[in-house]
Amino acid sequence: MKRYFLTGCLLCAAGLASGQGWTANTAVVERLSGSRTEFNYYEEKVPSYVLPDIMTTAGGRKITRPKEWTDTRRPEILELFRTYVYGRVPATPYTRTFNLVNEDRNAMGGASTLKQVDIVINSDGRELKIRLTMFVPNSVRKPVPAFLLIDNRGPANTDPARNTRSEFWPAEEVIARGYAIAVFYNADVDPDNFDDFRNGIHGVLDRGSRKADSWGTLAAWAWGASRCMDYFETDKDINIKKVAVLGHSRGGKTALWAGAEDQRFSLVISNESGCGGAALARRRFGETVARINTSFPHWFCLNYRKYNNNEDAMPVDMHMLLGLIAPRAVYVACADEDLWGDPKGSYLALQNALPVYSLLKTGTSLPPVMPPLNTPVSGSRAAFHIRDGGHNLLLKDWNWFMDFADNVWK
Ligand code: GTR
Repeated sequence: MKRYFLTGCLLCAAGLASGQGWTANTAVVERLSGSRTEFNYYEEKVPSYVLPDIMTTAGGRKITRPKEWTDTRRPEILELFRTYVYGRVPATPYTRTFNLVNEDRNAMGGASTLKQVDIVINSDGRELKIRLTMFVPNSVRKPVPAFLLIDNRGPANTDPARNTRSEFWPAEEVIARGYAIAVFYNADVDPDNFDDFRNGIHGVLDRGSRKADSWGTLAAWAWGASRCMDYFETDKDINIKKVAVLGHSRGGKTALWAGAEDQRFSLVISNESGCGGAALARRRFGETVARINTSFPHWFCLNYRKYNNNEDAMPVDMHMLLGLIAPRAVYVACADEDLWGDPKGSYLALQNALPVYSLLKTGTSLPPVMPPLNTPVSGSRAAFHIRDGGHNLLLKDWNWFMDFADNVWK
């Protein structure tokens, strides 16, 4: 039986029932097409394409049982993403230590406890420090579920003293909903620039010359999220069975990969992650593989460049990345004016990941057409919304994420 939920206005829900979901605003399409003429923003110009079958192994065997997914197909797809998209984490041994450098049990006027933890990574005398900041609600029974943001905008948005507040990391509002909220700055793990992989965690763990499948910066940030999870496992305040990893844009791509690599995350949220995130590459709508590899040569592994203007040759597409998160919960969010990140391609990827959720008997389904603006839709383990406005992470997005988390974690 198909069961999904719509929140938002009844009128919108009626629109959905009659098959009118979101479509891109013509004025936005024209504006963007005029400013970036070499990229496509017209739905009718999307080339026809065939997605790799998420349910057929490389050897051509059809997956029909959960065990075949878990033992064969999932590891195979994970390896494809490691080899051809994000790259592989090196096996270099390292140690990690957690230093609680600040604790304030009376933060936010007593509503929460602030903890600042330095996660120190050491390998062969080379050191890296990831600064984790978190607030835990005081009035809720421990352990509590937590949201971990992969911050790609810098500490100005995540002030531990709360002198500046930002919707990007709305700590007070998350605490008020009874959840813990944590954040680390991606640049602590690896600075977001191309320096031939000498700085950040690459400088600490990489050995020998780079290979075509050596990890890029997105994989490094995802690895950083997992080190925060390592810390949560030592903190009795945090319910490690209920930790969400989320990120915006490049942070959203990272959250998806973190959730694929690390099955300890029970909810994975990608906000406007676009190309190299939730959006289907084969649609070549907005940002393309060639463009992202050129603008951000450090984000992916070298192999990914093989698919510059050659998307149909990719052994994967992004529905398979979302499928790697199953049976855990996934939320894909987009914004109306952010066509660069292909909202429709992101919804289609989510739709095409659902066979995995069905196979794993999660009872998750979503409506066949995209929901209208500001009308989140969710099945038991998958959710989606398209918000009005541009490329950003706002309180409105967070509120919908928390609504979904309420259901997933109830
Ligand atoms: C853009 C990039 C996107 C997205 C975005 C962001 O310039 O093309 O893929 O990652 O930056 O992170 O804000």
